[in-house]
Amino acid sequence: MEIQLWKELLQPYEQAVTELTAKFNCLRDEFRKNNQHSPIETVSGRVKTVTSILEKMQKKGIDFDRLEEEIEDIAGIRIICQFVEDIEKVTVLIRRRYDMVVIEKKDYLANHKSSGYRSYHMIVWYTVETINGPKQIHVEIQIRTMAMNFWATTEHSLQYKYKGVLPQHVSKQLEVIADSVYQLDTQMSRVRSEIIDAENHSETRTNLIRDIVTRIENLYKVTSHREVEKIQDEFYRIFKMNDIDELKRFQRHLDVLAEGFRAQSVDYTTPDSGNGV
Ligand code: 0O2
Repeated sequence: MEIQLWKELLQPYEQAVTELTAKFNCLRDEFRKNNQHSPIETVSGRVKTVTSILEKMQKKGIDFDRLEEEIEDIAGIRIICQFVEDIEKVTVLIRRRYDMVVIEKKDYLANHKSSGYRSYHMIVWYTVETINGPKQIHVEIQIRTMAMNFWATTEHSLQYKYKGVLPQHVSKQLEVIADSVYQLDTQMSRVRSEIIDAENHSETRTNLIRDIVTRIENLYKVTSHREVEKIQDEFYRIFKMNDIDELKRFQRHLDVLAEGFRAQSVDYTTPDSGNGV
């Protein structure tokens, strides 16, 4: 197969990875904007390299004409979660979607690999719109915690270093570390609700402050700079109190002020002045 053909073959997979990474990132942002804990912490994606595809074909005895049917992880998305509990939430989000169809799952959480590998995999059908029309392709979605990911990336590097044949003492060590990773995830789950509370509090505060700053900026359009400076000073005073309820009160107060200033500016605007509000 010529280089150009590989490029053509991989193009829809590149597109799928770009689209799906953006879609999962949007989901994460939506949770955060709504002051909710996001089960998605980070999202990354990759298209398998030609070398890696060729190696897999060789290993599994796959012909070129069966390549796209048989190799299901040419496009790969990795979703990293903070807690083990988030993994299932992500799988539910995926199953609910109309833009992908789950055709297979591999649960390496319930049954971890002998290497110690833990992760949840879903193979989905995903349709990309190309210049030649729609094309349905396989995408592998790997879902795992940060701790599991730390283990998997380290082990992957070691596999690469030792060309897939790990010395026994290294494999043993990795098994021990895999056990520690499991313990770490379990301990994180125990303090999960406390961590989520703290994160939500911080997210709510960040969103509130962003909203207040926007509202103050909007006030510049309807009242004098001197007036806005006074409001800003008041905001800095309340900000220092580090009290969410005070910030909420101030946010409501800004609404009332904005209404008042807007009403005043309407009163002073003659119908033919051309700058109706
Ligand atoms: P890369 O470099 O990530 O692309 P199977 O058909 O089940 O026999 P298959 O199709 O490889 O085998 O599926 P499997 O086992 O679910 O593996 C798919 C991917 O999961 C692998 O892709 C890895 O990314 C990851 N994975 C699976 N097992 C391990 C493991 O023991 N350690 C690590 N670090 N990752 C693993 P590739 O093609 O192997 O590699």
